[in-house]
Order: sequence, then structure tokens, then C-alpha cells
Amino acid sequence: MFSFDAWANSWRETFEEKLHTTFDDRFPTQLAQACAYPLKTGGKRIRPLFVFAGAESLGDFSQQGALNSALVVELIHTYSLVHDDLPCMDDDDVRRGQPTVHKKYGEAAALLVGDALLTEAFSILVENPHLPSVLPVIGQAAGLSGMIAGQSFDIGFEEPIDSIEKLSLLHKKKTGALIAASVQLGGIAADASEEQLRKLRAYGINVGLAFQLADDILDQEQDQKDDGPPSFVKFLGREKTLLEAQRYCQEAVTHIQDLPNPQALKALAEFSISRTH
Ligand code: GRG
Repeated sequence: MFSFDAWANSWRETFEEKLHTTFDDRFPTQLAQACAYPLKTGGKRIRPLFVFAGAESLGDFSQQGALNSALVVELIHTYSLVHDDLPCMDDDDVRRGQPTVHKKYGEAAALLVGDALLTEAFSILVENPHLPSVLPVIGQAAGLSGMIAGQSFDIGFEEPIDSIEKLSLLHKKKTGALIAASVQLGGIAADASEEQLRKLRAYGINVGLAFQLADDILDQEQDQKDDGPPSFVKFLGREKTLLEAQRYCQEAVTHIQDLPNPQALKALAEFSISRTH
């Protein structure tokens, strides 16, 4: 019987070990310490778990390639949080119950921390055994047509978010793109066929949206302030948002259920909407 908690904790342990051996004592600078801070303040490591689950869905339980990709997506995710918390963006003082990077080290250092994490992600990626396939997937998910485009809508730099369709597109880019890329990178590590990659991507896009809807519900109180960011709860109310999250989650699973070993992906889809933080 598959235990999601046991599976996730075992991979988290392997991932933390990789994180430490990659970074600890590598650069003895104040900036490197500041970079380590947001990497070590916890976090669910859900994007690395999507990488591992993507590889396992094709029957690959080894760590080759998947660990490198897991590290890359977590570094990119962490940079996005550090920059998103800055005063010029969301202006948040606390993340994961700890002072944000700019609160602890100052704004200029936090900007550099985000820049360094993003740049390191790409320099680590160079060691990926599937570099030519992985590079366009991660580049598009993180860049101008993915996460950054979503953030541009979120800060009001693009046209106003005045419909569910526009909000869905925003979240598809801001949150869904990196999650979909994570699942695909797992598949690439396991030598997925084109057809299998297409299925993993479809799963990732749907589960990414389900994850964001669940996030909107968790953030409900804050988001319902008039000056808060656009959210599904504001458009649909809490109950309908929950139903939509369940619908995207089910849709996600339809795409991967005939893969050789989809159990971790199924459990992660469920976790994405039932999580409490
Ligand atoms: C490029 C500056 C910049 C931002 C990109 C992703 C993003 C846009 C901003 C991050 C802020 C945010 C709240 C995004 C929504 C996606 C989301 C729910 C992020 C939190 O991810 P979790 O729940 O975080 O995986 P942990 O703490 O578990 O790592």
C-alpha cells in the first residue's frame, strides 16, 4: 500500500542532502549565507516532489537527472519567492514564519540573493545529463512566457484581470508553468516518449491550477481585502473555488492514469488541494 507521507519524506531527505552537498561551504561569502537562508527555512519541496513523481510514473526510481532537475526547480522557485516578497512587489515581512530575506539582510542583498539563485540554477543545469531537452522546458516555464509573464499580470503591469479566464491564464503562467515543467523534467530524466511527455505536461498544467486554487482558499482572508491581488475566491467564492480545484485535480489524473506507475503523481495531485499550508 502506497504511503504518500513516507514517499515524500524519503525524497525530501534525499533532496536536502543534495542541497547541502551542492551549496555548503562552496562560497564562503556573506551573500552565499544569505542565499542559503531562504533555501533552509523549510518549504514543502513540492516542485522537487513533482520531478521525482514524474520520473517514477515511467518506472524510473533512480536519482540520475531527476535530482539535478529537482534542485534547479527549487532554486528557481526560491528566487521567485525572494523577489516576490520585496517591497516593490508584495512587500511581505514574513515567509514560512520567518523574516523574509530583505527583512533579514536588506533590500539590495535580497535582490542579489534572487539573482544569484536564478543564475546558479542555470549553472547547475549544465550538469544535467538531458540538458538539450531540459533547457527549453525550464527556460520557457521560468521566463517571459511563463512565471515572469504571470507575475507581470499579477503586479498590474499588463491588462487588468477582470475575468476568470484572464485569472486562469495568469495562474497558469505564474504557478502552473513551473509545476508543469517539474513533472516534465521528471519524465525527461526517465527518457519519456513524446506522448508520455504530452501527458505529463497536461497533468502538470491542471494540477498547477488546482494547487493555485487551493492556495487562494488558504489565503482567503488576506485576498479578500479590496487591495489584495486578484484571486479565484474573489471571483467565485470559497465553495466554488474548492469545487474547481477538485475538478482540475481530477482532470490532471485522467492524463496520467495509464502511465506505468502513476501512484505518486495521483497522491501529489490530492495533496496539492488538501494541504493545510
Ligand atoms: C519572478 C518575482 C517573480 C515572481 C514570480 C511564483 C511567483 C511569481 C511568485 C511567488 C509568490 C506566490 C505566492 C506565488 C503563487 C504560487 C505559490 C503558491 C507559491 C508558494 O509555493 P509553495 O506553497 O511554497 O510551494 P513553499 O513555501 O512550500 O516552498
